[in-house]
Amino acid sequence: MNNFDALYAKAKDRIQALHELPSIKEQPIEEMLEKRGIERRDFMKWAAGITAMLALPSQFTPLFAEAAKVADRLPLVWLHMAECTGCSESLIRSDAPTIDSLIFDYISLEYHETLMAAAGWQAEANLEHALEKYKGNYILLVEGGVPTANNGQYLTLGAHGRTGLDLTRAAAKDAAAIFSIGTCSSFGGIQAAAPNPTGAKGVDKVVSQPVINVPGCPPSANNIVGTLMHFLLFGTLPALDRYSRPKWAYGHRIHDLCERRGHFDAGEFVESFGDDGAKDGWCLYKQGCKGPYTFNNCSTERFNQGTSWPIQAGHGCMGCSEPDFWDTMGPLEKPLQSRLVMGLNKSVDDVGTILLTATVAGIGAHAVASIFMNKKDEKEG
Ligand code: FSX
Ligand code: SF4
Ligand code: F3S
Repeated sequence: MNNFDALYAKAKDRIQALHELPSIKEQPIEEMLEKRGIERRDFMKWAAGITAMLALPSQFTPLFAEAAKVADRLPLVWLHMAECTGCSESLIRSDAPTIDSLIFDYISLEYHETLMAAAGWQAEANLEHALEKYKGNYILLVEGGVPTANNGQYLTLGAHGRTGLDLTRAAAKDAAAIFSIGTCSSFGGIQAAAPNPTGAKGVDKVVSQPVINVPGCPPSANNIVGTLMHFLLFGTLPALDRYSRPKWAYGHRIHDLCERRGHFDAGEFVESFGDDGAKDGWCLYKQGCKGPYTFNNCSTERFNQGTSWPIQAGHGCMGCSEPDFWDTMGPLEKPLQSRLVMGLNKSVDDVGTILLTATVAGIGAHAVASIFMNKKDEKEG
């Protein structure tokens, strides 16, 4: 039995166990999708997409389709801390319902402040009820940084004015798994930028339980749903990198899979926004692209139902899935002057010259690529 066979058997058992739990939604997901005009073929295509994204062999596709059908057995509590709600928007805001948003709809969303109808006392009661009823079984998703200064008094919620800090800790206590959705809950985000007056922190800094980080400001819908589907199907945590990010999503540099990479290797850079290089899709490094320092799968997964992503739209990556990027990656449209590039012992302004010289000398793209790979190994090691 190889590793995948064992994993497959485990996933089958997990689906069976979920099937036996009471169904929370009255309508099966197939009916719900059909009603919204989504055909079975599209649903299976979605399941194949999730399988590929999680780097699993195609034999897992029917299992993800099965897992989606029992997604309503997964009680979910989504807390909002200090943030802009862009993470929720990334998932639910589209001109037509996507399969991702419908699956999310189908999951038993027990508490989500911006989506639920309840308000005030009733909202608080709903949260308490969900934490009690699904004790030990619910998934906690947190969006937003947790203000900790002044005993957390910079963020209070609800009629009782409980602090976000207190709520996060209370909800984390009996969660089956905790996911930090977005850079704010993963690493503190914009409110944690210097001088961080509210003492905002990532969730993993305020709770003692393990937390999976799904950063990005915002993260793509695919990374949010993929993380949920992984947990749904396997009931375990995925392989994580040093910042507790799932490796399937954050295992590669933006730069490694960027569609403009050929231009970087050829030393073809946009010198100013709107110039001929910009029109021809040249590399945005000199316009401040932080793709070489950023780990995420934006180039392959994209946003808005796979339509585009920042670099395709013509702006450099700002490093939004990295810790403290507001402080360490700025200015956004300028290269990192102070950081030596690619271990070449040169500042970024020299990079075009270096690459051209390297090409002339016959070193070529492979050498440059391997310099990046070595840096990645150092980071992961
Ligand atoms: Fe906003 Fe989410 Fe950025 Fe933060 O996304 S898109 S500020 S990561 O917590 O709402
Ligand atoms: Fe793409 Fe940015 Fe790398 Fe250029 S520097 S190849 S735009 S990731
Ligand atoms: Fe963020 Fe860069 Fe992707 S800015 S959305 S990690 S391209």
